[in-house]
Amino acid sequence: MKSDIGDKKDENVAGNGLLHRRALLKASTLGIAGGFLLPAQANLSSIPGAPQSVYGKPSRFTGLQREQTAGHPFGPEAGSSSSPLQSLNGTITPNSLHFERHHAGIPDINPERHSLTIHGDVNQTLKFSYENLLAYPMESHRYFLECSGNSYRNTLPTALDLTAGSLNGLISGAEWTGVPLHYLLDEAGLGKDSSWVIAEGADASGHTRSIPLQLILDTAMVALYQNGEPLRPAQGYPMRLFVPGCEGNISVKWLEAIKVQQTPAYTREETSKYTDLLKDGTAEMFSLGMEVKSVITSPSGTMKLRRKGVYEISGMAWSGARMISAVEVSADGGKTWAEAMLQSDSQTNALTRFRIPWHWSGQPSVLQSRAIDSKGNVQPTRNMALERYSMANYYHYNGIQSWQVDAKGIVKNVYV
Ligand SMILES: Nc1nc2c(c(=O)[nH]1)N[C@H]1C(S)=C(S)[C@@H](COP(=O)(O)O)O[C@H]1N2
Ligand SMILES: [Mo]
Repeated sequence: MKSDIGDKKDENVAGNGLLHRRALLKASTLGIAGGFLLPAQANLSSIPGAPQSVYGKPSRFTGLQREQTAGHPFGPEAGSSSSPLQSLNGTITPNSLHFERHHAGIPDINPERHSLTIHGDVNQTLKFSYENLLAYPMESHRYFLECSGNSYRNTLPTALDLTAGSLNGLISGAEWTGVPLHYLLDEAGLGKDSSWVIAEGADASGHTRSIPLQLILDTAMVALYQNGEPLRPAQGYPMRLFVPGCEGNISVKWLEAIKVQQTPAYTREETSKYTDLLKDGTAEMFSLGMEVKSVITSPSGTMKLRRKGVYEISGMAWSGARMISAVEVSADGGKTWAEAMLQSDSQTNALTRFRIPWHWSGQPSVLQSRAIDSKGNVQPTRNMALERYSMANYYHYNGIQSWQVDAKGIVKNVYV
């Protein structure tokens, strides 16, 4: 008897060649040329290789690098660099390629001269050295971090012909390890009416954010390790606040103070910035949660399909404070959809990888992905995502990314 999946293996499940997510693909259907010639290379099996190293780095053949956001008006220290999503796979971003966003450059902090002070509406002010913190019980979690300005380029009137990373790469995923902040706040003793904390970094930017106390007690940690090693300076070494599922800017890097208060501080960062201007002229403050979103990373912008045949469409999906329950993929610009396979165990506030096979027979196509989260939120189209906000708004764009594949196989960012 043929299996259910076997029966479906060659079936198109949606327009323009999408195949069942668990189609069993034979080499003969992939359209990959069987034999090919490689350029000549020395016979490596007879030459001793390089010696061991104290700190590893990727092969020089990978070409991996962050994409720099060019021309920030305040100079390079106030810039950002994005993860090259199109060159990565799985759900963990290597530390060297984690996206970066700094308002005043990366401070060079000696952990022996750094401390974290908890003060304000508490029974006792406490000061923690790096060494003190290392002695506390820790937790490890796989979390995404996304800048609220991620994908802002897709809010611009003209679609830019850029890579998935350049357009959407102010997001990364890592395993973060640190001390749950409630341990430290409990130790300081919270005042009975306290309901906000103000987090402050040690860098030159004066980056200070107010965060609801309950959110902090429920989810936040003082992160000390990133993918198993101490934080990188760019990510906040020696310690950063990490508030999962929320806009990146409240995860204050180089954390040096937490002040407990009864009200928000309405700092410059949360009034001049990180406030969302809506279409009706009102503004939304403390819109901290990140919405349901996904992006196809392969095939994606500026790539070229060099053969006809079966490709694996793959990408990442995420949603703040929720899990990803499904990702649907379309190859015909959203007319028909098929369900992709979720390939990592879906976890709250973590990246989820999705995959689906696609038969490209040379037909012009528009590839899209649409994520659905555990609260039933569905990722909106670009038009729907822009609907709520003023044209001047820059933050929290989560519209569907469309990649056009033309008859020559060239992949390009488009608006549909
Ligand atoms: N102290 C401090 N914390 C900061 C910032 C900063 O400039 N200074 N940038 C914020 C912004 S806008 C984002 S998106 C994240 C970026 O974190 P990453 O560079 O580790 O990716 O850090 C946040 N925390
Ligand atoms: Mo950000």
